[in-house]
Amino acid sequence: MTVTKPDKADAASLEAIARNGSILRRIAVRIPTYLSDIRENPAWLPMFVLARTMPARRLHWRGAKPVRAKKVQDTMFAGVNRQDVVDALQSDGLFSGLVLPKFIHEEIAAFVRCTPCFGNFDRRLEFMPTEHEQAEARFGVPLLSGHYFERILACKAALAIQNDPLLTDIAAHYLGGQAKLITTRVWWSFPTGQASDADKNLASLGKYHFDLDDWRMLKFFFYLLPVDEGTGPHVYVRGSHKRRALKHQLTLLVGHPAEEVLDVYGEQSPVTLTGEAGLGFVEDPFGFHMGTVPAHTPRLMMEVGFGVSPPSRRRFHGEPVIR
Ligand SMILES: O=C(O)CCC(=O)C(=O)O
Repeated sequence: MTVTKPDKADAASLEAIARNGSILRRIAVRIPTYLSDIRENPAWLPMFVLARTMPARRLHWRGAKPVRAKKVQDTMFAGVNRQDVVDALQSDGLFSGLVLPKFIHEEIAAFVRCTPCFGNFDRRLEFMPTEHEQAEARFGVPLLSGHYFERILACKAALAIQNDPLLTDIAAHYLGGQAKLITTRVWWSFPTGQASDADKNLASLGKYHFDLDDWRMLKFFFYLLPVDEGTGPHVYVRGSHKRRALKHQLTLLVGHPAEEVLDVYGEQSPVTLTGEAGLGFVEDPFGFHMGTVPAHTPRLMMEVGFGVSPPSRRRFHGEPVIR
């Protein structure tokens, strides 16, 4: 029997088949979550279809209710000027420079170290974060993330961030008077061998994407341990929240490769956020952003999100539907 080597054209079509297969797997992994979103709130579907297009978004932003400026008291972020944050959000989609008091991020880090988390968003994969390697061996799968879901509400320091009046005030001045709390979550991203594309996609890691959980959104992120280049820093594409190439308005894909995004929004536009434990930043998540897979150190992150529609109970803690 003679075995013929595939020529260049065959190799290209095999590559295209593999790429399409991976794209389909990436779409398929989110479908159960989307179906559940529609069942829970039928208004989610028109939002999901239309909120990616600039004309529909502009129309929706017109409905933002003006809010009266008032003095914010009892915030843990003393010295941060709300208007500076809102101005940066409007121009860049990102403001970095919120700093958590030491006792707050230390209390959350201590709480999560002795609380079991759920691997890859799956409640069947429960493990102690300090035993990540053993858990991978026990379950026989790479564990890319560990989420706390509602368990984080038992941590007083996390609740103090969630309820901080400055965050609510910034959200109201950026999103309008309809702003409401829609997410609170804390999770680990772990360095791991061979995470699948589907797991990376669910964990929003490694590919630029924009969020479509609501018409208008704002996400505050806090690093609860130091984050350097090897700890899976968050990356945000400055300015991409207010302009959008047509192909990115009509796309069904959640994740987009870096070259494709930076070709449109500029090589200089991504900001990689590294910093000490306690660093906080806030972004308009309609702008392209991503987490990166940690190379050597686990990352511990908190998110407090605001939107303008009633929050979904499941999404409040960032939980997708896993099959
Ligand atoms: O883990 C990260 O840094 C990314 C999180 C993210 O993309 C999101 O919450 O939409």
